[in-house]
Amino acid sequence: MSEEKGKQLFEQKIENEVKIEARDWMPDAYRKTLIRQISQHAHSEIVGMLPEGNWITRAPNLRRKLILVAKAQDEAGHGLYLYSAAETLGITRDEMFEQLHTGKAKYSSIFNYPTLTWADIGTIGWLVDGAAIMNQVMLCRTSYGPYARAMVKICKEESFHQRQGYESLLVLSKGTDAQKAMLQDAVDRWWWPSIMMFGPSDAESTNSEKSIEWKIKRQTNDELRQRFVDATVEQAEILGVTLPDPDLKWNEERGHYDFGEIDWEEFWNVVKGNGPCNKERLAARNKAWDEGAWVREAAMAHAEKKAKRKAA
Ligand code: BYC
Repeated sequence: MSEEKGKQLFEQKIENEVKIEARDWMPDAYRKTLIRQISQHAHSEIVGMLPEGNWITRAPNLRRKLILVAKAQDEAGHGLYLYSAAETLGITRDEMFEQLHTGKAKYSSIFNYPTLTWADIGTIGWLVDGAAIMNQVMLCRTSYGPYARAMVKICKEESFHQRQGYESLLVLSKGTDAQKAMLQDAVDRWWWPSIMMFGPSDAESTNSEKSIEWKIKRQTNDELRQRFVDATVEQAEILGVTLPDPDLKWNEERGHYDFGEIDWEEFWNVVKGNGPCNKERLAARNKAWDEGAWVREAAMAHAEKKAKRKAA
């Protein structure tokens, strides 16, 4: 097919809400931005297991431990579907891991903050998974077929993650004064990083315009952030916690909550590798990669042996 015809078909499909598939012609920049976004998303899922894994051995009871193990396993699964979706665009998994392990690849800023108490685990479910769902529901309708299909299952699981977190915080909110204080402290520390997850403001978002034109993203960073804030305020009231923003108030005219200025310097600092846990997270991923070398070698040796036996 000529490039001209391919381009025309691509544009028609985007216009008519027909998914773009792996073998279809697509503009180079579309392919590149999808590889960028999907691989960053995959890395976020895998690195996102680290702050939670920290609490598996310290969960307060068997039920909480089972839930947390299941959640972390879901995240490993999400990472794997997403790496597979990115591979359909012509990058290898080894290349993506190399980018992550050398610090070249981005992953969500949120996972560079520490999990100091048990209340952090519930708060991650409520706020971090809550923000993730707000952003990811639109991705179930993203224009690239393999990404959109992966997102359907991911969103169902994220919804369980959000609910288990909120439920565990509801228990703390009815507990002792010390438990209530632990809950409030966790919310105070996670609120701002959670609303930073949506990315820079629309004016600073370099990729949004093209991604929206191509229907990769369906809503802008600021639109999603506002929806998240609007949905979360009432949930905070039910928990009996305050959100650490003196400027947060209902704006009758806009029909939305106003909120304070985000500390963008902190955001970019974390994105550039200088957050509280960036170095620790990369070190943990590199260690896991190095220690898993024998597993990869054994799997390759087994596959070769099987292939030889089949050929004989
Ligand atoms: N952190 O032009 P923009 C989860 C970067 S995991 C770091 O607006 P875009 C979970 C951005 O990459 C949730 N970097 O970008 C797992 C870009 O840099 P490059 C993760 C950020 O792509 C375990 C630059 O800033 N979710 O749910 O249009 C446990 C300019 O930004 C961040 C996803 O990955 C950030 N927060 O929009 C619990 C969803 N924000 O690449 C939960 C998929 C922005 O040009 N991704 N940057 O060098 C997306 O929807 C979009 O990529 C974003 C950013 C909305 C995040």
